Parts: sequence; structure tokens; C-alpha cells
Amino acid sequence: VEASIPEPLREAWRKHSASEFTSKDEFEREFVRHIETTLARSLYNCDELAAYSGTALAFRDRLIIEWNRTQQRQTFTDQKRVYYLSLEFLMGRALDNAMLNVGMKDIARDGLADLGFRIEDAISQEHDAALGNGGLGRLAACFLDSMATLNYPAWGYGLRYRYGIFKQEIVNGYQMEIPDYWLDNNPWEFPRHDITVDIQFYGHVNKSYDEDGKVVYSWEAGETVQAVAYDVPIPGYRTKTTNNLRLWSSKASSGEFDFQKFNAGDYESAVADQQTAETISAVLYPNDNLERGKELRLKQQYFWCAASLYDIVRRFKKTKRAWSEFPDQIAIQLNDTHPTLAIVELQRILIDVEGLEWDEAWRIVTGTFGYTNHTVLPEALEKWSVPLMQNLLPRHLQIIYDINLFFLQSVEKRFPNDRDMLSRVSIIEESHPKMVRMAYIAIIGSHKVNGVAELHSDLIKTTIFKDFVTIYGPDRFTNVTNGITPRRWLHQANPELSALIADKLGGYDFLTDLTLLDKLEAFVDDKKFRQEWSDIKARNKLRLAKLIKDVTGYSVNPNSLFDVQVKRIHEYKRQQLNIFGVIHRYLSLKAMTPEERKKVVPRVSIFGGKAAPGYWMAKSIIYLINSVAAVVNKDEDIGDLLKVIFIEDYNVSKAEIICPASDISEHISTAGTEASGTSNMKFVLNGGLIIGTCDGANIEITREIGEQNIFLFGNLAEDVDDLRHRHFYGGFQLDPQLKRVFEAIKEGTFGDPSSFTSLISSIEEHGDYYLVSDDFNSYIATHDMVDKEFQNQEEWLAKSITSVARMGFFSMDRVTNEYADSIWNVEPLDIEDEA
Ligand code: KOT
Repeated sequence: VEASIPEPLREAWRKHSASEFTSKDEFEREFVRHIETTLARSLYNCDELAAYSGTALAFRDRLIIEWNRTQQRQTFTDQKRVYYLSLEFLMGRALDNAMLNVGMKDIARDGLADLGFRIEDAISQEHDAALGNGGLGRLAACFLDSMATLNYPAWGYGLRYRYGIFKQEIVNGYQMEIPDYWLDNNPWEFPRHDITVDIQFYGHVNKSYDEDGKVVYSWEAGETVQAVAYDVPIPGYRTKTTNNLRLWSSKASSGEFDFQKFNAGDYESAVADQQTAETISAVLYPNDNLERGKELRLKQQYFWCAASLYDIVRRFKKTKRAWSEFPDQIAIQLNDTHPTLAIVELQRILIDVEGLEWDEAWRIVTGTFGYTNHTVLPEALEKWSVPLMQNLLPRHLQIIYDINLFFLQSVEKRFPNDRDMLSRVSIIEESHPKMVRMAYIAIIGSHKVNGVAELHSDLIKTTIFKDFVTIYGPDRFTNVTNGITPRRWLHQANPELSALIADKLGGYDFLTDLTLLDKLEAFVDDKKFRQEWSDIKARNKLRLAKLIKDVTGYSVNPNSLFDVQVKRIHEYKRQQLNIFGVIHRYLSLKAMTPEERKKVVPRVSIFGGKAAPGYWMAKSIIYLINSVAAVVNKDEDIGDLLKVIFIEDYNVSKAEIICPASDISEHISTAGTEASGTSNMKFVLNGGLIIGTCDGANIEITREIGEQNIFLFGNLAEDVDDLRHRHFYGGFQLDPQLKRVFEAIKEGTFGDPSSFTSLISSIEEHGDYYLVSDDFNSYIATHDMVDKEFQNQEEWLAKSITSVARMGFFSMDRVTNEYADSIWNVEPLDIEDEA
């Protein structure tokens, strides 16, 4: 039965329908109402946290109104929609973003001031929504922002983790992990207790025959868990479109099973079952660029894919369209291979539940899915053991075998007698145990596969997915270079720079058409503009210096060159190269006369980032950074000439303070390992220069801004294999300057050297897989150039302005439009004209 009010009774509804606050006075009224009723507090006990909540609730009401309208309109027009499936959404804070997107931040600031609060204090009370590890999760969040801003009818689907990425504390130089319980008084989610899906696991497959003698399979599952929807409104910038992010939470399904236990007096074990069910969505796996094959992770993946597909199929079936229209109505994008089971699940629904023929079902599946690859690192490529899959998802494993069979038959037909080819492209790896290669299912089950920067997209075509290019031709593969949302990463993070740009360009249109930034080049020689530009950078550096003081206790000189590397700690990202470079600098400074030291540019080396809790080498790098900091920062010979800072618990809200404050930032991965990188874009967009390798999006950034505006160094991707080979067969030659660094470490300059043996031996003795020694000389020389060029502030400023002016290409809006045109085939839907 439709739960809808009949027409004659709708008048009262329309009369009382909620409306949006539009003035300061109305905002204040809404704020006070929420404080006094929703929160049951008063002016006598309204602290900053309550002020945050009151403001958030007032803005939330606005979003809900737009959100309801958007959803109604999208349902009514029934045009093609996008579903973005991601295990990670690294959203950060929502309030500031909501205020800026609806264009009411100034009203809120004035209103809060009337009521006795500073808006910044209220904003900073919010807990980050940190349902992601790093770039992959943040990309998903930027997608949501752009899809709403560009009016695409689009939903995100993810998991509602009870614990997001852990909080990092540094204790005696070591990383400690603290659980991130983030859900207490989170005003941004709406539980939909009426939207639930029963998800099955384990059990076995029954084979039977229907009246026509056709074989039918049915899955008799052994366990059921309930998925409950939680919805999060996603506002666009200066648009009425407010899209939906649906996150699934797991709980025990209230089936017979439990009641039997209750009736049998087995209360404790019934409650224990409930706990077990809830563990599925309990915690985000804290590994970036690493897969560890844990059963609970596979359960998470299936739980989320099955719930999302049930939801998508249910919505499609309401339209009463023919199944063949499914791919015309629905595009599903897979954020890496984590949601690959969605491909298998849709095929299962179509053939086992809806009774379609295999071939017709498969046409629908491949027409619907697109797959984005984010990494070539072998340790990050997902493989699931066949016995594990057999046990957890027996019917899905059968379907995977069938997909593989039909695929291999078609390959065999085109490439007869090429047995090697068949074993190379088989979904099943013939190892012990056998493994299911998820990326291969994702390729075979999608109509488009894309990489995330040009070099990366070329690499996947020539290395890990080479055979599939031979089989399908090059058209199945494409590139869409990543981007970032200028709303959060310029306007929100750097309001002063955004205002200065708006002043020059005559308004904020550049926030929705970032290519308009090119008009800034006309002002490169404008003296007043240049002064304002550099004053803003100076104030942003002060803001960061204050953060550094608050979290580390160290005072840094804001006139120093701020050199920043913030990102997940990983050997391939080479924070070890950076800290070895810092040690080299320290040793050089120690060897100088006081006269020589007077000519040195003072520098602050700033690090931040989390290590996966089980990643020993990454944790050693953090410990080395902190050990170097402890020695250098108190060395009176050195003073302000060098400071080393590790900012603990790097996250989205800290990034918003750090990115606008860099003079230089480091993007120094071994060539060919960083698929794209996106923080490189954030730093340049905020007027920082970068030092980087020829890797990922650094290459395209160079092409856009010009090579005179970037500090590139190091070996090229095409030479990496050769160099690695030579390390083993040509004899390994340690770079002499790096040797000096190692000697200092081994002498105990930074504490007990045994803490650092594995870091050093991975280079000296185990082949230096990440080419730290090969790139060291070029890295040091490039930093010397950075010092020299920084002394010419006028030139530096020109580079900063010119670079920002040329960053238009890296807007997430360009990215989203490219996906919409070349992968999804969807059109925007304007909500504006709806009454
Ligand atoms: C892989 C497995 C688990 C968790 C995360 C990954 C992962 C993350 N794979 N690639 N990434 C990063 O994705 C970003 C967005 O495309 C890229 O900019 C970055 O280079 C990848 O390392």
C-alpha cells in the first residue's frame, strides 16, 4: 500500500509545509528554537558544542527541505541516475561546507555573534566524518560535492562504520591508534528504520528444475543479517540540488532464529548473535593501498553491495520498465575493486530471482557498470581465496566460475592455442589455495575501465591489464585524471585567497568554472595584488604555526620556508627520502661556520600522516621523523634554521589549515607508483609550489602550470625496472651523501640506532626497491634550488600566482563531467525550475 495522503487532504500539508530561513533574524529564531527544544538547553547552559549543534540543526533543516524536493523531482522525472559505490567516503566536517554551499555563512556569522558566539569556534566543534583512509576516500567525497553542484541525479552508497579511521596519537615518538567513535550527536544522518534489507551469508546452493525442465539454482543461506539505511544529505554549491549518500548499518535480523533462542531461554547467546551481526559495519579497515584478505572485509563488501543493489533494483522495478532498459536508467561506478561483488550480485538477481537468460542478464550487467582502478601496487590488488568464497558466498562463486568459463571460451575462440593467455587472464589464479582475481571480474563485467591520471592509465594498459587490451581493444580503457573540489579546497580552506580572487575576477563564478582562474595571469605584475597575495600566504602560515604550537608545543618562525609532506605513510610515497634529506641538511648546517649559516634560508619540515597499524616499516618512518625532531629542534647551533615537525592525526580538517600554508610541498613517490595523488593539486591551488617526481598527476600539473613553476627530480617510470634489476645483478652502490646520513644514524645521533636498522637495511641490503638511493642526489640538488629560488621572493610570488591561474583543469567538476559523458551517459537535472 502506498503510504501517501489522498489529494483532498493535502491542503493542510501544503499550508504548513516547512520553509527555509532566509534572514539573520530567522536564523537566530531557528537556532534558539533548536537549542531550547531539540537540545533541551537554554541561554544558561549553551556552550560552544551546543552552539555548533544549534547551527548545524538550523542548516540541516534547510538541507532537508532541498533534499526532499530533489528526491521527489528525481523520482518524478525518472531519468538516468548514477550510483557511486565506495567503501570509503572521507567527508571531513559538514557544517562549514553546508553554510558556504547554501550561501548563508555570513548570515550565520552575524547571527552567532548576536547570540554570543564566534562562528569559527562553533565550526571547530564538529567531529570529522572520517570514513576513509586517504586519496581514494577523499576522491569519493569530492565526487559527491561535484555531482550535486552540477545537478547530476546521483547517489553514493557506502557503509556506516561505527568507527572511522583511527585517531593517531604520538607517544614517545611512536604512533598509537585510538578508536574513532564518531557517531554521538551527529546531526547529519537520518536513520531510515523502514528501509532495511535482509542480507544472506553461508549456506548452500540447491539445484532444481522448473516446469519447462530448465535448471534453476537457489541459494539456501545459513545466516541472515539486516542492513538498515542511514541517509546523509549532500548539498551542491549554489544549487537547489541536494543529493543522497546512503550508508548501510548492520544489525541482527529479527527472524525466527532469534525468537527460538529467546524462547529456549538462551538470552545471552541471542544477544551475542546480535553483537556478531553488528560487527559487519563496526570498523573501517585502516589500510591504504593494501589488501589483507580478511573474511570480515569480504563480509563487509558483500553486505554493502547486496543492500545497495537490492535498493537500486527495487527503485527500478517501481518504474515498471523492461529489464533491457536497466542500463539506460542506471549507471553504477565501482570505486576500485572493493564493490566488484555488485557485478556478480546483479547477475545473480537477474538470473536466479528474476528469471532472465544468462546472456540477456550479462548484457544488462556490463552495460551498467564502470570500474575505476586506483593503483598498480601488487599488494593492493584484491584477491579472495576460493575456499573462503565457497564458504561465505557459494552461489556467487558458481556464477564467478560461469562468468570465467564464458569469458575464457570467447578468448579461446579469438586466440586459439594460446594456453598461456588463458591462464594469464583467467579470473581464477591456479595457486594454492586458488584465488579469485577481483580486478578481472571488474574489467570483464564493466563497459569502461578507467585510470586516474594519464601515466597511470597508460601503465595499467601496458602492465597489469595488458592482455585485456589485446582481448577487448583499447576502447574499453580510458583515462580520467583526478581533480579536487574548489569549494572545500579553496573557498572553505582559504577564504581570504578565494575573496581576493573573487575581487579580481568580479565574483565567485570561478568556484563553478575553475578555468576562469586563467584571468588571474593578467594581474601577475599588479603590485597591490601581489602584496595581498603574499600577505594572505603569511597569515595562513601564522594560522598553521598556531596549530603546530597547539599540537606539538614547538614554536616555529613563520618567516621560514614551510616544507610540507602530508599523506598516508607508505614506503612508495617515500617519507623516508624526505627525512633522510632533512638529516643531510642538519649535518650540512652543523658543518658550517656561523658566517656561512647566516646565508641559510630557515626551514620548517612539516610531516603528517597515518601508518596502517600493522605496517611496521611505515611506523619506523614515523619514529625516525620524531627522533630527528627531538634532536634538531633543541639544537642551539641550529635554532630557527631547521625545525622538524610531525603533526599528529592528519585528517581532512587539519588539511584545510595545512594546504593553504605551504611554501613548498612534497609529492615524491617512486616514479610509476602513485596513481595520481590529489594533495598535489590542493597545494598548488592554494599558491604553494611543489617538489615532485615525474609520477601520477604531477606530470599533468607540470604540463598545465609550466615546468619553470615546479621542482621536478628523480628517475623516470620507464627506467625503474632496469634500476631495480641492476640493484641485484649489477651490484648496489649507495649514494655517498646518503651513506653519510646512514652513518650519522648508526652513530646514534638520533637515539638507539637499532630502531632504524630495518629502514636502512631495506636500502643497503635488500635492493632499495623504492630507489631512495638512486634519487637521493637529485633530490638534494633540487632542494638546494628551492632554497636559492625562495630567496628571490618576487620571482617566487610570480610562480605562485601563475600556477594558481593555470589550475583550472584540476577541478572535480571537469572530472565529473568527463565521467558523465564518457562512462555514465547521464544528463544533469535542474531542480531550480520546480515550484
Ligand atoms: C587500495 C586498497 C585499499 C584502500 C585504498 C586503496 C587505494 C588508494 N588505491 N589507490 N588509492 C589512491 O587513490 C587516489 C585517488 O584516485 C590516488 O590519487 C592515489 O594515487 C592512490 O594511491
